[in-house]
Amino acid sequence: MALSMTSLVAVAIVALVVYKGVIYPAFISPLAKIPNAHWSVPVSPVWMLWRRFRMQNNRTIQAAHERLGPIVRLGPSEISVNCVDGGIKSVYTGGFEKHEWYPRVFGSLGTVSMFTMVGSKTHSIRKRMLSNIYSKSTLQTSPNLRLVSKAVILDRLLPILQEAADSQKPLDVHDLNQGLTMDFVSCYLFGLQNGTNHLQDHSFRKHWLHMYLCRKPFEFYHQEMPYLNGWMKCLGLRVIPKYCDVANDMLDAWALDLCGKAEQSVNSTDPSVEPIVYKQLKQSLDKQAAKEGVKPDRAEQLNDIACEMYDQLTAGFETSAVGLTYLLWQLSRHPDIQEQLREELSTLDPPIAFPRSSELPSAKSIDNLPLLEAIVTETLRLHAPIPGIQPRVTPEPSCSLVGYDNIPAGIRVNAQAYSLHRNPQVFPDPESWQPKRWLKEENDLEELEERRRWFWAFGSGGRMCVGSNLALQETKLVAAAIYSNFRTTIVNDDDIDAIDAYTVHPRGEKLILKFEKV
Ligand code: HEM
Ligand SMILES: *[C@@H]1O[C@H](CO)[C@@H](O)[C@H](O)[C@H]1NC(C)=O
Ligand SMILES: *[C@@H]1O[C@H](CO)[C@@H](O)[C@H](O)[C@H]1NC(C)=O
Ligand SMILES: CC(=O)N[C@H]1CO[C@H](CO)[C@@H](O)[C@@H]1O
Repeated sequence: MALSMTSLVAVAIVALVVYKGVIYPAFISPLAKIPNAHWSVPVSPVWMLWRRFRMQNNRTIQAAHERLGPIVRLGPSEISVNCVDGGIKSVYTGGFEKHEWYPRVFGSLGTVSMFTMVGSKTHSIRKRMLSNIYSKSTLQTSPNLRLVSKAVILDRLLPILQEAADSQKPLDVHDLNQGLTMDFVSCYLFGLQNGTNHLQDHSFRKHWLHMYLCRKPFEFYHQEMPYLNGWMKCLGLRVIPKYCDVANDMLDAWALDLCGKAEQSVNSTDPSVEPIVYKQLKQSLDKQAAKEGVKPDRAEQLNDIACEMYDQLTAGFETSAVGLTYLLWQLSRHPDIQEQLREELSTLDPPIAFPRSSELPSAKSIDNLPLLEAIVTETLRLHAPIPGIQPRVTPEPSCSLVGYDNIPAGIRVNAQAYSLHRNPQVFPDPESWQPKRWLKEENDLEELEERRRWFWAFGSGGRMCVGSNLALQETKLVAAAIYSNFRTTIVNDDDIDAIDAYTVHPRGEKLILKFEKV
């Protein structure tokens, strides 16, 4: 009797586990109707984890969408969407909150930034503080950014390129781009005088980039297995090597140091000194504290500001550098389009003529060049610097996506630019780089509008890239300055294909070009 009672309980437990772990998720849950990327995904995340561990996230999701359509299930509580209506429009424009993935992967200084904040309320307060200084009209007319542009382009970049042309020495432009974009963004954040000079300081740039990039191979553990490192540490083992901690400490100290210098100039209105973004955040946080009637804790505030600045520096430099590298690569492969661009650039007034120029044409006039615009857009489509997943969480109580109803709350849902940008119905022959698909004169206006809806290099909705206008203004200026003065050809583009990651870079981490004066 006692035995059968125990076995009855055992059977009940097994039945419950089978129901909860297999029957419900695989057959009864509303998620069960969504096509599975692999037969095991309703009951186990292991298949997708393994793919991610092998750095095959993008290709796995791309293959699943190609095979199964615009919505697929990737795990017991993870799905992916790949369409605009009912897809990214519902999730991102609809304001689903960010997944815990962000603070895990991109946290620094023990706190969160606008990018890593999960809750939409705290996030929108922070975003309201900063979006005005990143608006297109502010950036196009900013005297500060004008000085930064002149210094970076005329005093730093063009002399380096001229020297390469004169000596006929090939240049690694990917390395150069990573210095250039850091200088651009840091000098806007902290002021020209107290920003970085990575472009000219080659040895510090190299050291800094090494510190920054050495942590990348371990991103997987932060993203997908956040507890593993802690558990292993208890056992005296390390998943993430010590040199990553050393690099993190060095980068934190570097950000704090930049903020310390900016603080000294925070009351300056001299456009070469005024730390625009630093100042805006600091003053807004003070105002916020006054409104709430609290006295700001200076140490905590400095840490919050440093975290935000660090995040914007890294978000801003890496993506823009990768975009520029692919732009230079494509133009070097397409001498005909390079020539057409040069013709368009000859209409700029004043022209960007090195070494004669002492003034740059207005940001607005560069922004108005249609071919340049098409070249930049097409490059960001085919080589999105963030091609990877942007995870969000489904809201309470449930939602509908891509025609599937009752999707429960708390499900991780992603989309990825890599796949949105390769829909052959919207972008015919998606793997080929064709700036003309963005030109008004060459396309049906409805088709062009549809393409714009599917363009997702900067994301969409409330968490869309705050720096998109800065990135575009900077990218266009650099391209205009280079092709007004030089012709580029490829010397070595081995391993130019991008790694499969959230933020990408060429696998070979280089692009060697030859520069000739025109
Ligand atoms: C070509 C260059 C750039 C690309 C392709 C890019 C792309 C993106 C994307 C896709 C997102 C959304 C990420 C997500 O939700 O997972 C994002 C957010 C963000 N980006 Fe950019 N970005 C670029 C340049 C910049 C620059 C120059 C800055 C400098 C300030 C910047 C700062 C940020 C910040 C702060 C966020 C978070 C915004 C929020 O959560 O409200 N980005 N970016
Ligand atoms: C920061 O800018 C101020 C104002 O121009 C200048 O006096 C100071 O030397 C700069 N600091 C550094 C470390 O460059
Ligand atoms: C800037 O101005 C504020 C308010 O006037 C003042 O409290 C602060 O000490 C000043 N900071 C510096 C570095 O001069
Ligand atoms: C940027 C990136 O990760 N690209 C890879 C995505 O997946 C495809 C295959 O589907 C690869 O060819 C790309 O290299």
